[in-house]
Amino acid sequence: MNEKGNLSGDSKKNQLSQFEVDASNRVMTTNDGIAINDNNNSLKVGERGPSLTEDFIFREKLAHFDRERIPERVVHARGTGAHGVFECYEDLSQYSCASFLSAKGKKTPLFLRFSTVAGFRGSTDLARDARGFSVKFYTDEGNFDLIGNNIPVFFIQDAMNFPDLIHAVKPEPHNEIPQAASAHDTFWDFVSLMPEAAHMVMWVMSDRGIPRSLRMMEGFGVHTFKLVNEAGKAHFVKFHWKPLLGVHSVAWNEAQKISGFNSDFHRQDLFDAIDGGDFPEWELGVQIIAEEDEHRFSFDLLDPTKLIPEELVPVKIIGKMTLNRNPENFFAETEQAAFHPGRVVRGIDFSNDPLLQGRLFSYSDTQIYRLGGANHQELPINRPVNPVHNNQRDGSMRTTIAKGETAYFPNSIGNGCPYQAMMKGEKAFVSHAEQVDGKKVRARSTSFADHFTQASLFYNSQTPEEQQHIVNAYSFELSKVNRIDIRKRYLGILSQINGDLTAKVAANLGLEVPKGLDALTVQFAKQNHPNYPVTPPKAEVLKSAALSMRADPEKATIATRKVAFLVADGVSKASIDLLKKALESQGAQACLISNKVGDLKFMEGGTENIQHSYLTEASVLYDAVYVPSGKQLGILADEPDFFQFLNEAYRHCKVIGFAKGTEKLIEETYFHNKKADKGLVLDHEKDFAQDFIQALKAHRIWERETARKVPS
Ligand code: HDE
Repeated sequence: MNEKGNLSGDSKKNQLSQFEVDASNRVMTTNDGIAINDNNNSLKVGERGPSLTEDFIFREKLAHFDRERIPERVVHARGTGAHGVFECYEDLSQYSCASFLSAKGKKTPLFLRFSTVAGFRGSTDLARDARGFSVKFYTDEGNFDLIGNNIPVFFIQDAMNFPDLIHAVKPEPHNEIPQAASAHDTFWDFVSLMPEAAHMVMWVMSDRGIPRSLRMMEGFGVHTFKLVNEAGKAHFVKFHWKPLLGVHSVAWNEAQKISGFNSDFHRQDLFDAIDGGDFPEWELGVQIIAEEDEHRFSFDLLDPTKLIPEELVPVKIIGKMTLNRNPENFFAETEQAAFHPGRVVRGIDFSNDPLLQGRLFSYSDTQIYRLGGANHQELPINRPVNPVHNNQRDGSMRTTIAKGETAYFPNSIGNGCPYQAMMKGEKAFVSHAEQVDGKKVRARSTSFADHFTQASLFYNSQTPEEQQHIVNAYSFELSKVNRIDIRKRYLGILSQINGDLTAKVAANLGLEVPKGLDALTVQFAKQNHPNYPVTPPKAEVLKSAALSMRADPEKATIATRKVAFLVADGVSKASIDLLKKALESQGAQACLISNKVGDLKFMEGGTENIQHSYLTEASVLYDAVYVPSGKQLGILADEPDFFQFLNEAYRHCKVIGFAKGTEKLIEETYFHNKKADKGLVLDHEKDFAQDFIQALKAHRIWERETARKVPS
């Protein structure tokens, strides 16, 4: 703690370090500390005789190994994590008495875990899917978990449907196919009968479902929560994380290929960025709504399939998160991290969103099963930085050694300790004293019955290229659905969102545009809303810039982008340096790739040891490509992988730069007869490096697809 009582970003590290083990220069021992002489041979009767059960060294080693795996998370099994710090920008005590939001500059350590939803633990990072965005703040008044996604809405409205949703999206039960993919019959069967899923399904079908990097995604708390101040006054709140690197995706065709070249692509990218000192940053924003305004909108704040357009309630930026430290041990930290939306600190409270209410049960329950007991909060990654005192005792794998004779309250023997905060007028968690009065019912509010208005808002807010990607994604997924009746039924859902979208997807599926919702969809929807379909409300906002990923060219940066320099022996070092220096000055990276690894010979003399060859690399692993000049052109002209690299980069709408004298290589590419666009940067201007960087700021030349009919 510093003078102000703030926790520094390293305080969690200090707390973790007492559990760290460093084996350097240490003798190998058993778990009982017995030094081991031979870690290669089990104990036998003679060199060729039977093994002995008395070999406790062997038995312990194998018995521990046999228990190395714990159940993977039932959803969000595939993930990766990092440590970081949250810095508060201003005193927010007007809205919340949460201590970590109480002062400008106050720092709170945190741990973050990103994940995909559907795939198993070893599945690809590049699945088309929502991404989990779980943050554990180790505040000085206890832990606060904000467990969100990179999509601001959810598929379903009531937690009761969650197991069904997940059973539908996971690999099908008879053959366990497909892995980490929603493109199969059971998923589309389910969502075609659950029109409330339409909005989130569209987000997943958009480029948000295939991020370029975990560092380039927004995060959302999804549900409406409450901020509560010291006086007990509450405001509704939605949480947003805004990445400082912008929001970017890859192309779908690219995503599928990355899965083959490096299925750890996102995990690796995050690890390498932090390792290299490029600390990823997000600003935390809040949309704050007065309690009196709860019913002001055309949608219900408690409905998790709805967002609040930023045009309606602006996002107020309140702080910044920086990820600055990789875990030292994946299992101990990332895998054992246990998140729970019911873990809130004073100043933050729940709304009555029925999805959130269900989560409040499910997460603690799953952790007790997954981590093997009620003491999982004692694991180093899960324990708070402030001390824990209560009368909870014992249980499997208890590590705390609680001193004293009393484990009950009230007591006199232990001087009444630990005491309740109210007894000494200390600050403590107090639930917001919300007035609740109602009948016990199993029912859905009629204010949850409009399922398409915001899906239309999302579609209408996209650029033409983004809309085309959405058309392509629906067409891809529904083409993989074997049952024609499911394809037709989903077209019925799309018909309620946008006519043009429906017509394009129907054409790709060779089907007619349906007249409206399928009878079976309506029949199921009537179970929740007897008057289904309802007349849609009049939306306040019809187009929202914040929903498009291409909204903000002003803030564009090329920091941490990877540019492939395609080289071979004889390449000019000066031509490499020309762009390399300019890229590096803006935080981007130049990666040399040749037809072999080892020493690369320069035209000017001298060599450089390089690590990447066309054998191990592919265009899909890079953001842009550059061909420097030199005497290597003859080698490259005979290298099919070199042209494949360029062709794919072009197809995926990447920036490609050619140094003077190399332009003639374009003649061998498939794009040689295409008209130049701003992503094809030729070095005949004096500002070549700046032109290249300017083009790269746009991330991709997506217009190339629609202008040239390049398939994505
Ligand atoms: Fe989760 N979810 N979820 N979820 N969820 C889990 O908890 C669940 C929901 C989310 O990095 C599980 O530890 C129910 C919404 C993330 O460790 C489980 C419902 C959102 C993670 C669970 C939801 C999420 C999980 C599985 C419907 C976005 C990964 C293992 C009521 C706001 C956390 C585990 C991590 C994980 C249940 C809906 C996000 C089973 C019942 C909505 C990011 O408890």
